[in-house]
Amino acid sequence: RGSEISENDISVSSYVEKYLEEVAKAHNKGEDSWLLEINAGGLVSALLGVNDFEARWIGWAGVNVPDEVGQKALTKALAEKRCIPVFLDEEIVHQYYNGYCNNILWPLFHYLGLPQEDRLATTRSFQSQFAAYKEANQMFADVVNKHYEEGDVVWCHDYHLMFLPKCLKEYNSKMKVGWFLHTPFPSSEIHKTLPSRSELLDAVLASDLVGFHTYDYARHFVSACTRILGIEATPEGVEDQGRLTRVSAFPIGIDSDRFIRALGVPLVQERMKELKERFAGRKVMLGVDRLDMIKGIPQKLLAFEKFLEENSHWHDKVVLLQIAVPTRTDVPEYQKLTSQVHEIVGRINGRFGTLTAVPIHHLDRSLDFHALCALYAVTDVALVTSLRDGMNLVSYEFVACQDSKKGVLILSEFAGAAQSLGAGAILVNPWNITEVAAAIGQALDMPAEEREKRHRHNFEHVTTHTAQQWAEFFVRAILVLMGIFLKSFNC
Ligand code: ADQ
Repeated sequence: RGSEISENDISVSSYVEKYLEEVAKAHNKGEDSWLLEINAGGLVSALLGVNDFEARWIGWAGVNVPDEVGQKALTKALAEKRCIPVFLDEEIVHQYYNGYCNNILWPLFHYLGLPQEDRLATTRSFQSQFAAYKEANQMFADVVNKHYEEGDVVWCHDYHLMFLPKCLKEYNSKMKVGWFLHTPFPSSEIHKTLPSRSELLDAVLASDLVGFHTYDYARHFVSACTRILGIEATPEGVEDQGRLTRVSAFPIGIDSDRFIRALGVPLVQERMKELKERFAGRKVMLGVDRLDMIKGIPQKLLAFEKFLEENSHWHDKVVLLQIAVPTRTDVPEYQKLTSQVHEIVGRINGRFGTLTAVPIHHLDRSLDFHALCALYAVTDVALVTSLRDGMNLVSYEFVACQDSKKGVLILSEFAGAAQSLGAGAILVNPWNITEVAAAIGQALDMPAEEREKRHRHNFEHVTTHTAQQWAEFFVRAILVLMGIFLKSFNC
């Protein structure tokens, strides 16, 4: 809550970590105890890097808790950590989260359209999914409104909550509301295809401040508003009947210090030693992604296969470690992707493996923070081949862990991060497998001096544009709109 920020406030990350310890213990105590897990994902990683805000976090807990006793127990446990759950039943989750959010908005915002064979079915069920989307957003609004106190700033995150600003303003027009999109906002020509295009834009415009990772996304949003709603663009955002919604870019970052500090932890150093011994004599390439169609994992594997086809002298001298944590496993598209990835990995390992070594190690799971840091630190080349990506924090995390090794980042030009790390990375079009294969060769052969120069550029950026700074800039922009000046803000 902006008006009460003080230096001594508990950080979000520390109470999540503390809570994890407590619930891990409480888990075995009885049926009212809950075990909390942190999901792997960019939004979670970014928010873990935000400290010094006295914030309460309101969100869906990711589980169906139909009974009142269970709901009360979970609410109580979370309340101690200033987290407030919104309970959604199974049908709403199916229609809202798996349906409208992840099967319609997510692919559309990443320029992937709708799954071909499901297109007609999706079109038919569109209305009911959109109704569920609005209903779920209203349920979030009800909970926010219940806990709102005068002077609070409400910061809504992501495409799941585009309707929330409107619902909140209907409750209280004085409430200060910001909305931030973690994905790309597509060209207005793409947004135009959405049957609910106007309603969604109109709902977002109820916010006081709308934020995106890059100026391109902000520009696309403004164009969609002018072309679809016919309202005016101003230098600060968009204006409708005298009411201004400020629109701007707020590029996210990571808590780089947390990664750099971790490299000194004995456990991480031990893991690094093990990995170096395990892959001695081979260059290590790394991919870390949620298993999602936007991450371009099949394209990455095909490019690596092409590289091996054309460079037999590298066959037993390079290994690709692909860590792909499954997400949204209820959505059929994601199940198909998993099978496709397994099939390609199997084929490449069959073609180029030997009795003692395989070219690809693929893991379908999440790694803990320390294991991830050790992997980043021993990697020679990181491969990020997103077909579209709002920002891509994996590229930032890799750079933060590379100050000794100065490895090379191959980065998709379709990730938001290409705009900040483009000067240090090798930028590629992930659809062009020949180009990516050539980039792999260039990265593996890159002279130390060039690696150093490229790394320096990126390291400087990652360590100065942090998650904390991102959050401070965003919240400060809302507070400025409220006319509040805070001494404790030095951003
Ligand atoms: P994501 O699509 O989840 O985020 P990204 O920004 O790369 O993508 O963040 C992924 C996070 O999950 C990283 O912190 C990474 O360490 C972690 N992670 C991924 N795979 C993992 C694994 N196997 N084990 C452990 N951890 C793993 C969304 C948008 C992005 C945007 C972020 C933040 O899609 O474009 O950058 O939000 O706004």
